[in-house]
Amino acid sequence: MALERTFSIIKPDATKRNLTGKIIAKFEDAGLRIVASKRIHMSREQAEGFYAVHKERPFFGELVDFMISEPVVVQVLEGENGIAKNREVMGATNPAEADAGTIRKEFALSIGENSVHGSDAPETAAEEIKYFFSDAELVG
Ligand code: DAT
Ligand code: MG
Repeated sequence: MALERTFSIIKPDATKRNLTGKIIAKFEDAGLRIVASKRIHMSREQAEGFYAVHKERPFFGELVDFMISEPVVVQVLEGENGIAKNREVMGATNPAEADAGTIRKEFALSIGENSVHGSDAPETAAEEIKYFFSDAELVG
């Protein structure tokens, strides 16, 4: 399979606890390379737009409040089978169900404060990358 790009967020619970480097090490150890990276503090509008697919879910308000509570690190990661590989390194959404050694098992606090976001399919990866990065910011 060819190299594939995916979109990642190191979430507020993790940046707040100074875990950015430890999480990036997990990506790199799994063979994912960083092709873009920036630290931002999302606006409410930005977070609502990013998570628009979840706007009817009961946890939407809580999710948006959390995502704007502290800075985050948005990144584009690249690797063989990059989307699935990133999801594998992240672990299950609920840290209680995540496999040993995954980011969420080791660092997540709860199903909501779960340390990382990762795209779930090629279409969403392309949309999410465009939502936060211009083509010129992607340095492969
Ligand atoms: P994932 O982030 O693993 O792709 P998702 O897309 O289903 O999971 O949900 C997006 C985020 O919404 C998730 O990372 C945390 C939050 N979330 C999901 N289910 C939740 C729940 N039952 N209670 C609180 N927050 C939840
Ligand atoms: Mg998702």
